[in-house]
Amino acid sequence: MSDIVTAISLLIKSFNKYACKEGNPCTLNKGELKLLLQNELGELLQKANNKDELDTIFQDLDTNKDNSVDFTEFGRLVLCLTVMCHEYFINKK
Ligand SMILES: [Ca+2]
Repeated sequence: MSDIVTAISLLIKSFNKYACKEGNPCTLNKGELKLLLQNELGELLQKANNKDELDTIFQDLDTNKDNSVDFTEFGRLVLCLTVMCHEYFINKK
């Protein structure tokens, strides 16, 4: 597999690992999102430890307001973080 296909596969696998923990196996509830943010994105998003910040992140991601974060909504976070990291590395050159 190419690097990008590998990255896509790992993103899906990581999302599913947390989405399957409780309730609907295709979406993240707030507890699942918190675990994913802490375990997988802790280096980038320390805010996930703060309840108010977690509430804000969850509400911002849950754009259709069904009280869960599906893969499309999660994908927006990944894209934003990827763009931020890309800008960071460009500015470091
Ligand atoms: Ca949603």
